[in-house]
Formats: sequence, structure tokens, C-alpha cells
Amino acid sequence: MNKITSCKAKEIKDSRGNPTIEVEIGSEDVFMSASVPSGASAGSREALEKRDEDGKGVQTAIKNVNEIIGPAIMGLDVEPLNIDELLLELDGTENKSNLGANAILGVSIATTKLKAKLENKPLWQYINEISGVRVEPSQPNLFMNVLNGGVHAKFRLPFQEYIVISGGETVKESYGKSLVFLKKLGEAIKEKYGKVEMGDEGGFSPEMKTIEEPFELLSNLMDSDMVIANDVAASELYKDGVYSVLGEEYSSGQFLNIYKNLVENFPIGSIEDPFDESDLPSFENITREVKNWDAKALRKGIMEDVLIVGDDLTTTNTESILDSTRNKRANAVIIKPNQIGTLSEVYKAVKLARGAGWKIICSHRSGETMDTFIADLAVGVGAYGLKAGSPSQEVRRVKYERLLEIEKEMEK
Ligand code: 2PG
Ligand code: MG
Repeated sequence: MNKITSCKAKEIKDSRGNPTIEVEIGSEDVFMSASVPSGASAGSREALEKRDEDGKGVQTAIKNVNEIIGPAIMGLDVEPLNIDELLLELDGTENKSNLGANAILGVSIATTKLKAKLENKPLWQYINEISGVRVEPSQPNLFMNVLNGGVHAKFRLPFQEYIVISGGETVKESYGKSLVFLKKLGEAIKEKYGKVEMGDEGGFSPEMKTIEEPFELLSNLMDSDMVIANDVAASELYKDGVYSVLGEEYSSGQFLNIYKNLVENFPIGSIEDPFDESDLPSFENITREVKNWDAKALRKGIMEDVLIVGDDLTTTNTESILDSTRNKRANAVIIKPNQIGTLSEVYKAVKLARGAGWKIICSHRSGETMDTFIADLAVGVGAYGLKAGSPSQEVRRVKYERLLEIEKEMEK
């Protein structure tokens, strides 16, 4: 059995230029590394990302890997699930506040990559086996974020993310369609808004005046086999019981009505975090009500249901997911490994959500790195979707390109 013979962490920069952590684990002369992304619109129950006293640096997290985790795992078998268990024990807290979810996740992913490499298996295939998901690996739909607002772009757009999902038999085909769309969108934006700023996830970020405006722009350019997905990230819009959008205030009930109008008038197939993570009755209402709406996206025949997606609501946390599946607060879930810390917990979250009939969407973070692990995870757990931003940024593009590579590996 191969043993862990080295483990070290170092600092790299993420796509926002902020420090983050990269971990390399080795077994003799085989080394694999993993880097950890970072969110901006984080849910309050996410595991703790360890930052130094200045709130930015990652030297403490690096020290925790080099001086605590490293020595503890040295000489152990390269067995990712066992290593995860040890990491949880070493940390000993609910929210990973002792060692930091960033330190823990770097080790968890690097160990998994190392094991796949040692077994000479493609990463997605190894993930499929070790996760125990009991579904075949499969290619996800591409959730490509093309317009950025919210905390990712100084609230220039009403919602945080406007995503397009393109039809297609293969990733190659849907990616191709999405790229063509992106080009068209860029031209249309230039013509209508002039030179516009870009958001953190590489999407265009023109200043818009109404809630409908972004939907009008996108739906006018879309082909018949494309739908829109949104991440409203409504926790960022919510204060003292009201939602503020473009200077107007709305109650939960009014906000629900806005969604109804949008879903009936525009081809919207998915809405993530439509309400604040604490506004639980509203999640329950929309999940129940959406089935009765005359959804334009469903008339296209591409999707069976309009997805109501939990992200800040669920934070890849099994307890939160269980609570939300029991109370029918959504019908799909975002899976972000750094919201929870170890891959073992990620696999549990996936199995739990799927067991309740929910769709799985694996997701990058707004502060990303060149690591493409999330693409392998999406394929390995047979996710319905992969959210990876706009390929105008290299850190996002490499994730889509990894899916193209996987498509070839799957043919072998
Ligand atoms: C989200 C993400 C990713 P962040 O809200 O889903 O798009 O953003 O990483 O800032 O939480
Ligand atoms: Mg989100």
C-alpha cells in the first residue's frame, strides 16, 4: 500500500488577487496538488475559511497544514476516506474553525487526486467509485454565468448571476453553443451599453434599470434550446424582512410574485437562493408554487421542472440539507466542497440530496484558481449541472476544458 511521504502547503493568488492555499501531497516520487477557491457571497453556515488576523492572509492555514496536518498524516496509507476522518478528528469542531476548512479541503482533495493517480484512474472515475454515489459518471449541463451583479459586481444588476444553459448532445456541442452565445451577447452589449465593466466571474456587468432588462437582453439572443438560470443570492438583498432591488423594497410575498412573472414571461429554468437563507417559509412557498406556474422554460421541452436551488440555504451541510429536503424548501442543491471541508462530507451531502430526489449542481467559487477538480467531481457524482462562470476568465475556462478532456476519457 502506498504511504504518504510528503505534505506541504503554500500561498497562491486567486482570481480576485487574494491569497489562497495550495497543498501538495506526495507518495515517494508521485505528487499531486490542490488549490482552494474562496466565496464572496457566502452562506452563514459555511465552514470557516481560516484567514490571518488581517482577515486576508492564509499563513495560519498554511502553518496548520505544514505543522499539524502534515506530521499527523505522514506515513499513513493514501486512503482518502481515512485521511478525511483523521482531518475531522484533528480539527474537532463543527465548522472547521480550528484548522480551517481551506487547510482541510486542500489536503482532502490532494489526497484524492494522489490516490487516483496511484491507481492510474481518471479522477472522475475514482471519485465515482469512492463516493459511493451509485450512479454512473455523466457529463453535467453547463451553467455558464454571463451577466454578473450583486456582490460580484457592485450590484450593477438586480440579481447576482444570469446564467445560460445550452442544449446539446455532448459537452463539446453545448460548450460550442454557449461560446457562440457569449460572443453575440458581447456584441449586443457593446452596441447597447458601450464599454461595460466585467464582474468577478468574468461576466458582463452593464448597469441595468429594471428587473426585466437583463432577461429581455438574454432571451432576445437565445436559441430555442437555451434556458436561463439565476443565482439571486438573495441573502445579499435582504435586511430587516425586506428585499431591496434597484432602490425598491419588496416583501417576501411581493418577491414571490416577481418570480412568478419572470418565470412565466422568460425562459427561466432554475433559480438559486431566491430568498434569504433565514426566510424559510418563502423557500417552501416557491418550491410548492413553482409547479403551478406557466413556466416559459418548460414550454421549450428541455427541462422537466423549474429548479429551486439551495446554496446559502444548504451550504453543502448534511444537516441543513436534511432539514431542507424534509421541509421541501428546494428541489436542487449547490455543492461546493469548501463550504464543508472534506470530500467525504461532500459525498454524503450529494447522496442525501439525491436520495430526496433533488438535482445536484457542483459549483466553483467567485474567487477561483486554476484547479479543475470541480469538473471531475461533477462528472464523478453524476451531477445535473456544473456552475463554472464565464470562460472569458482562464480560471473558469479550464474547468469547461477539463470537461471536454473528460468527454474523450469517457470514450476510451
Ligand atoms: C454563488 C457563488 C458562485 P460565491 O453564490 O453561488 O457563483 O458565489 O463564491 O461568491 O459565494
Ligand atoms: Mg449561490
